[in-house]
Amino acid sequence: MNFDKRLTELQNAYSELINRPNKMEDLGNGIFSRYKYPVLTAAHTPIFWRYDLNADTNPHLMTRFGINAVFNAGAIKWENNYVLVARVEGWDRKSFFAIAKSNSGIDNFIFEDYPIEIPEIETPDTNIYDMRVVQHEDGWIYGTFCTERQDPQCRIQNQSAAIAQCGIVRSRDLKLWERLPDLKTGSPQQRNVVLHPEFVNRKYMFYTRPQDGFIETGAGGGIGIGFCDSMENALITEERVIDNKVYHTVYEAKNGLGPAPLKTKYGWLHLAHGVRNTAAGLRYVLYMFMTDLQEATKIIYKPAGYFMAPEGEERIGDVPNVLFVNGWICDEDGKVFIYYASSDTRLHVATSSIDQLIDYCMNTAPDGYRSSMSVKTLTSLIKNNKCQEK
Ligand code: M1P
Repeated sequence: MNFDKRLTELQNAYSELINRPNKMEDLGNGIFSRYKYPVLTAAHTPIFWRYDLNADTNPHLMTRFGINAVFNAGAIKWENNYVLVARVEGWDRKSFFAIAKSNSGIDNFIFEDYPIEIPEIETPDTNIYDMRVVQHEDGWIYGTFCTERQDPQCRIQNQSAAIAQCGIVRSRDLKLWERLPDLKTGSPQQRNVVLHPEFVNRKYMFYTRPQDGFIETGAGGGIGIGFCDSMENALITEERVIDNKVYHTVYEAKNGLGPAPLKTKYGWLHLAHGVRNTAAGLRYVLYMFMTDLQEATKIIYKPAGYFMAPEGEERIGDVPNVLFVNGWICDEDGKVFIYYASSDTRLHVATSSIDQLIDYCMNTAPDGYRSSMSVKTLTSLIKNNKCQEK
């Protein structure tokens, strides 16, 4: 095919994709509303990232830098834009971060021309991913992300053995990012580390996910908390798990906090992922809980089961049956944009409101941990509804 013709076709397809209006689902579950189209996919990355656009050096107009997936994005409202710090993964399996902005929050996300340059530290990261973006009350915007390096102990026997830890960057403008030393904790592995947006007793508070192995939690696991005095040398000497793995729940195998919590008058709203094992492999779903305003480490409400689970196309992708979230945005009017990824492949949006999410957390029965308790909850709901019929 002629170079110019192919280029025009690529440009038309890209333009159609990024200008396509999104549509809210019709009925939904009353808790949140999904949108029909993913907000970011590999095809949303600019054409000039993927192709050498010079006909002399790329006469077939072939892909020169393949993008495999765009998913797990941090999110922040900045200068009236909905800003996503997306995990972009190349054909080479390496992930990096890139900013995409929209003024609706539900569609027309456009990537900035260049990916974010995260400075390396003494021991370079092999792979970086899943940034949580937090506007902290100290005035900085922090990004906490997973930095993965090969496990030096297993270099010979096992090329998959890795160590995950928490990298930290900060910025004033989302353009220039300063790298700080990695978070230090007593845990051999850390992923899903989130910074609480406010000081707690004049300290920085982190949500952690201590783990023994790269994939398996071992004796570790659960959502932990830890405090530190400074972000320039973040050191947690004591980690305490506040939300454990529990037998026969959706977070039986492991869990991890999603984005930083949202403050409401009734408590902090949290969105997290829970993992269980099945015959078909791990299944990742999202769940919610609320913590106390005065005692930020105390869980006060936790609805049973999942808040959101993979549906339809969401089940399909590089790592099937996975929903993962690390970004949400709350508007001043209480509208909440939840940016969730499916099967480590693409990013979606669902909308809700602070009122709906509070109602969901406060008025959905907690897990009774046994079938008979679930039947009791259901029976009481049915009886109440039957009474109203009379
Ligand atoms: O593949 C599913 C997810 O697996 C990891 O999450 P967790 O640490 O809880 O197992 C992360 O690597 C995440 O990026 C990925 O989406």
